[in-house]
Amino acid sequence: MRKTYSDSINLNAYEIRKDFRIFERKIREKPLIYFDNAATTQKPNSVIEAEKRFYEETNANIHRAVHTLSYESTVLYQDAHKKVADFMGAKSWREIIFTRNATESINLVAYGWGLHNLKEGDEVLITIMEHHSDIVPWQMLRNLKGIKLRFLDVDDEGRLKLDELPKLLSERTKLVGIIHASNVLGTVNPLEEIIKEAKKVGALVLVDAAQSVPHFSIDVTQLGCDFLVASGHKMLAPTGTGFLYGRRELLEAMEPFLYGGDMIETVTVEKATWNELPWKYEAGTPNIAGAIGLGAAVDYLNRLGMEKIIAHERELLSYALESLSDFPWIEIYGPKDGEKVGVISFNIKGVHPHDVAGILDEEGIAVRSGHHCTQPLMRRLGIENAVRVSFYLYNTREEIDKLIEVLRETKRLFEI
Ligand code: 7TS
Repeated sequence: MRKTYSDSINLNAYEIRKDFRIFERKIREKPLIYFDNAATTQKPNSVIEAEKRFYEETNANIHRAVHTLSYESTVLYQDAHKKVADFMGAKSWREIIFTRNATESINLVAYGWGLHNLKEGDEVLITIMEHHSDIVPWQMLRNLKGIKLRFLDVDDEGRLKLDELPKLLSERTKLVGIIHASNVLGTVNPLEEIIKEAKKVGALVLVDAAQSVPHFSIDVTQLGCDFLVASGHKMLAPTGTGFLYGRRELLEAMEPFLYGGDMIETVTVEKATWNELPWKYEAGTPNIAGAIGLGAAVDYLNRLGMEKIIAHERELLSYALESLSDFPWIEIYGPKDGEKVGVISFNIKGVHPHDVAGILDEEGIAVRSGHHCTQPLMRRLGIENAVRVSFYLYNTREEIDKLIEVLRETKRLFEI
């Protein structure tokens, strides 16, 4: 009988959980409640099986040999690119470069495009809301090339100050780097508007979609961005997977990031020429099994339907926000309204977030506490650390109830 993951409107998280063996796991005799999805998600059996099957039945290097296994590996690896390209609405699978993670994808743009195209006095505009991985590579270019790095600020609630955008942009702005969904606040930034403004001054736009691609449908062609990065491992795929979408003309014109095997067309003792896309940017033996797992993850998400995934998460989000807002001893960061993904950062007043996370862990609840690789944003919000819960398709209201119960106990324990 066909499995029913969803009725006509809603996902059935209880059915979905059966696809994830990790939920059979107990943490100190308690069922695992996994609320650290913004860091990395759990992997369904179909993804693990796809990787396992590859090693058991096909394993061989790609693009290297005429033997059957190598040919099959090559086809599987290319097919994974095609699945991601379709998922993202790219015009061609050659516009999808596989990387280890979102961080490597941004570095690819910084080195492959920035290092060769930016010169002293050029500007890169990013936001104070960026993850460190979309700040530090540009700081590297500031140090190497003398470019200016500008930041779009947020208001006290954590909303981008969009009215300041036009005056930060000029013909000197060569690239705008923008986080699509915040890994701390869960807010979804209005990309269309930002891309439109950036295009007026001829700047390229890089979208950090690490926290949006796993949750709702995005069409890069329709969006009109130049680069977009995401992490495979935050969308059910194995760790060590991520990708870069780049507009074909740009990828054709840019320089490689890593040099060596597989990314060349010809090599003489004097020089080398580059392979066609996407291999030009995938030097050396790639994570073949991981890529095939990423393809399987995309199949899984498509089977469920992105519309239903985001609807489920938003339902959990509003339930959790409603429950948490009852407590004056909890401070929640970021706007409560507007478009969001299932991420909430908060503190129990007077209790260190690591203590809160430790107590939650005692009860089998996995959350992240810390600065979430967004120190400039945290500083802007006047905090150093926060507890963060982040939801995904297998989470339930019942788990949120348990979270609330343990938070109440934590408050009692600290007598606040
Ligand atoms: N961009 C955003 C918006 C992110 O949230 C992250 C990871 C990255 C980039 C980097 O992704 P990676 O695949 O290179 O690691 N964010 C988190 C987080 O919030 N907690 O752990 C990792």
